[in-house]
Amino acid sequence: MKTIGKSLSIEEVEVAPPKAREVRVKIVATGICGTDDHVLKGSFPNVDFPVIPGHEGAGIVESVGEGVTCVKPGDKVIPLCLPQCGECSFCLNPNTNCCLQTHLYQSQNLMPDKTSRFTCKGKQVYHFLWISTFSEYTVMPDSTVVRIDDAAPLDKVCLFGCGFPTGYGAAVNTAKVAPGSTCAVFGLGGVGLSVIMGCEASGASQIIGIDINKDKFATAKDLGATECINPQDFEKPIQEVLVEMTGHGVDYAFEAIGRVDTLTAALASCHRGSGVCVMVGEPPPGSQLSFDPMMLFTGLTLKGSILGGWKMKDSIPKLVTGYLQKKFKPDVLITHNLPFSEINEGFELLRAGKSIKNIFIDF
Ligand code: COD
Ligand code: ZN
Ligand code: ZN
Repeated sequence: MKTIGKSLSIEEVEVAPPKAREVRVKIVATGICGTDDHVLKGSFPNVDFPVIPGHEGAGIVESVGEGVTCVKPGDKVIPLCLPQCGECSFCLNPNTNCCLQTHLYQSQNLMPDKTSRFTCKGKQVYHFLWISTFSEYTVMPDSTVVRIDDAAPLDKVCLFGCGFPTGYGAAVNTAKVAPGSTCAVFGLGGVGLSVIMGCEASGASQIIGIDINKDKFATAKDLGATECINPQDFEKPIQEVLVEMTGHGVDYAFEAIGRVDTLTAALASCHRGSGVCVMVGEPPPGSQLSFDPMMLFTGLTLKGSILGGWKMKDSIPKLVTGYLQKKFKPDVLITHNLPFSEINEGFELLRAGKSIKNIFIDF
């Protein structure tokens, strides 16, 4: 549980039974995503405190409320940080994965009936993105949970709750990386490394990883990066280095850090006539992006990608099945397996750049 200005504290929380169209899940494993750290630092918009964060989990359905047909007790599931209600105009639009129930359009800090299922010492605790996976039990609407293959190892496939599909989908869905192309990936955390996996799977011939932490380079190269560079090693701006390395700039640039300066650099490192820059990280609230609009005039495209463009309910079970068929290797991202009691140590490891993905079990 998180109270503003404090680190996470582990508390006894009462988790009420699911109401109609809700599901109570026993979380078996959860990862930390960079966004959870944004929540702890108070830089993720519209979060109410005290809150139970966490949005990269996997578990087993414990009970369901009236009218739930998509899952039943005992099913292995992944909570979805982007709902898919299946009914709104955005869900019915094949060109967006952003259901109108997401936090970008309405608060997900309470259940849809505007009450919480969490109580601690008699006080209400808020939900996060409706799924709050840093909890042994958690309740979510049925639009934010999906059944996965019974054979799926939950301590691995929890990564399909956010980090892996976010990065991989940015390459294969949003950018649609073409075989033989050149790619630059800014930020080599769990998300950026998953972008590299997507570029590699798409047949890119040159994949350049960019990070200020050289310790990330070995994993990036194992996953398909052809070169890795640290902007601090150059006197000139990194976009100029990338343009020189590729002739006229990269075909695809991905920003997976969540900063405006690196987004501007990613945009400027693209091929002016046909490059595609994909914003994967979320810059701080209130940020403004400033660039010469003539950059777009000759064909450069700037796009955003949330959760890799996947409609989560439709896609996550298929991705998990693909994982069981050894089509993806997100396990490479797991650097630490820790008991849930060490969740604060996990955040310290992430902030110090010493871990990529920390997975927590043993609630
Ligand atoms: N230049 C180069 N690299 C940098 C810089 C910099 N100025 N600053 C930091 N980095 C590197 C770090 O060394 C680190 O390796 C990497 O960037 C960031 O990695 P992590 O491990 O901290 O974070 P991820 O990969 O788990 O997540 C990154 C996101 C940016 C995607 C995430 O934090 C984010 O912005 N999320 C919001 C977007 C969103 O909603 N995504 C989907 C749901 S979470
Ligand atoms: Zn995330
Ligand atoms: Zn919807």
